[in-house]
Amino acid sequence: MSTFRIEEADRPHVIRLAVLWVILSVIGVVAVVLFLHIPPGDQSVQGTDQSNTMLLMTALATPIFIGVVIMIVYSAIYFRRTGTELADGPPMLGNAPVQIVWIAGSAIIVLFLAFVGITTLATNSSAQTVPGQSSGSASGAGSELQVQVIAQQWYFTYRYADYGGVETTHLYLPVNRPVELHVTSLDIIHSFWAYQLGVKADANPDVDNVAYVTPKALGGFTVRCNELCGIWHGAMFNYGQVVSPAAFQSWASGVQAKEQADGILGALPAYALTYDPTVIPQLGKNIVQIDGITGGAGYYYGPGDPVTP
Ligand SMILES: [Cu+2]
Repeated sequence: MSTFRIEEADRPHVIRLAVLWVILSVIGVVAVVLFLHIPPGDQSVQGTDQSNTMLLMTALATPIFIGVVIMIVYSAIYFRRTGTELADGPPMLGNAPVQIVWIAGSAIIVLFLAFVGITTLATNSSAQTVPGQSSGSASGAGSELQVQVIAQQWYFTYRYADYGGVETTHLYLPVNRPVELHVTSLDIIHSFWAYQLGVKADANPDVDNVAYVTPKALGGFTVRCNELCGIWHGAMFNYGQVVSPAAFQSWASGVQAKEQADGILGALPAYALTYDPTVIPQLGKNIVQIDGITGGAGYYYGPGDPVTP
């Protein structure tokens, strides 16, 4: 059995590297924790969780990254081969303490991250997919606001089940209330991505894809399509707002009254968790005649937001 011995000549190098590594690692980790902004940020409970997880991973990786860089730079300076010799240096075999430190260090980091991941999964609400018509879970589930996200080439619209199934072109959400997003598509595969809220879900035709988000800060956010879905995929985005519960209530009631008066509610298909793509072109024609929310023949328009091929 070999024992871990540092050659007398190597000792200054080892000490220097260790001291340098500890100092730079402390500076690096403190800098990461204090100054690094990691998206998506703090606009929702889920966004904060994601940012914190990424921050933890980055902070853990920082000493490893710094150690590798120090070793490379230090070797290039102090262990540089100046002659023409091309033979390898002597191999280092069977050094038990080095192997134990290496395996134990890796195991501790991986097991710690596994523990963090499992506890996070166990305490967070996660996504679930319900193909076709599902039983739904909004009724009786308490205070969740049920909002449907409908994707189509190349636009997002939103329906509010609790307000007569009104359809809007912008996503309004009340602050501090859990939202149950039901994401579906009218044509092909899209992906709903409310970037600052840290929520993303595939939008598939004939699928009710459920995702949860709890906004916790007022302000605007961006909704983007995150699945290449045709030539105007890049233009498939709009803006949403997180507003106070009172502002949301009056906004939603106002939209409901307006769509009732305009006849939109009557023209819209009954609120459902999915819609049959084969009837959508006719549906679009009906609706565009009233409010210009959607258009037929694959081209869709929102008020003030024309998306033309
Ligand atoms: Cu899309």
